[in-house]
Amino acid sequence: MAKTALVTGITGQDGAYLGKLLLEKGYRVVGGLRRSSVGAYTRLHELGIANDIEFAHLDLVELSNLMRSLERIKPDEIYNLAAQSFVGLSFEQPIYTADTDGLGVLRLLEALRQCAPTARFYQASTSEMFGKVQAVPQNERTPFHPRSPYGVAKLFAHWATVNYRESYGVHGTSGILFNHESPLRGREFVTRKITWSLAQLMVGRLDAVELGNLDAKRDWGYAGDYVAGMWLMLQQQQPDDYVLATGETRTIRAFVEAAARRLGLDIEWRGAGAHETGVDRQSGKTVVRVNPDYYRPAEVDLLIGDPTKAAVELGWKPKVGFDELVTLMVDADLKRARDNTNHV
Ligand code: G4F
Repeated sequence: MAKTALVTGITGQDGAYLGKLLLEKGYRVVGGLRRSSVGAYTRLHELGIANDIEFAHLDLVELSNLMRSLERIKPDEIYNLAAQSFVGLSFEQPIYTADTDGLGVLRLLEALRQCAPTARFYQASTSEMFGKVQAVPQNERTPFHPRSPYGVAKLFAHWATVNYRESYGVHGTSGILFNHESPLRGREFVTRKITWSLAQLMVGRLDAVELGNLDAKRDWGYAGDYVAGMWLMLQQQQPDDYVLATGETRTIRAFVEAAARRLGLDIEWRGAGAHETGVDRQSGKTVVRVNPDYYRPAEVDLLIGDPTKAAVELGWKPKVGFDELVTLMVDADLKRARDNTNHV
């Protein structure tokens, strides 16, 4: 009989890619979504899977809803991808973020313990938990020091998953994923903001891109590779924690340069700090400006992951490299810009 997977956050980037992967593997996929989920089905339509998923109204703030849902769905595997996932917004909405990303996970674990105790559980943990990094590169043994309400909430959820594993024998696994991007990434995140905006600029619909801290460094991989890692984690006999990362890090500035290059622009940086601009050498046009409104009260300066454990124990390796990722994203956004489609 086909296995049933419940994917919370099915409408997000990772939910869409994971849903597709699980359908290809023959799973019955139940996608949990909030009534107010942003852009509800657009990503699922992009991947052509919207009609193959069963939807369940699910909200991590409502324990009774979670319990009834698990009793009804009877999942073999639960992938908890639902979250307020934008770090910037978590400074504006810290309590909501803690409720969904922290306590929400505890509610789901409680519901699982009582209503689906044999289901395997994947928690979407994050490299944001490393925050002010205590070691370079970061792996499963690196101490945490979160720098945002989002990171703090995710750390609570991470330890709740570990605790339910140790206390109640729940098959709970925590995937500590470094940044992973794609053409389906939300436009509020920096990579997609860059590719979307530069593409709009190319067709004359935008003047310049406004960004915050250009010096932060991130370890960026491709979301499609990372959801494959999530599935591998839940196929292990024993639950555990795993880092997924590429092992390479680049500045935001480097991402801008690479995306611009793909579009035939050659960026020269002028000025410094809040007055820095990115100018196209050929046209002399300013295409990037710094806007301090996008600075965060506390920043995560450097992330670079060590995915050795995932490579050795899961046989996981990222397939899409940085240049290919940038190309995928830029080309998709240039096509959208030319077609004037704003779906994702
Ligand atoms: O793209 P970001 O918003 O992603 P961030 O904060 O690293 O978080 C993402 O990755 C985490 C994994 O480590 C996930 F857990 C989380 O859910 C999310 O997917 O920002 C990346 C960097 C930051 O340092 C930010 O300050 O880009 C810098 N940045 C500079 N200008 C900007 C901007 N970020 C955004 N969103 N918008 C800007 O204009």
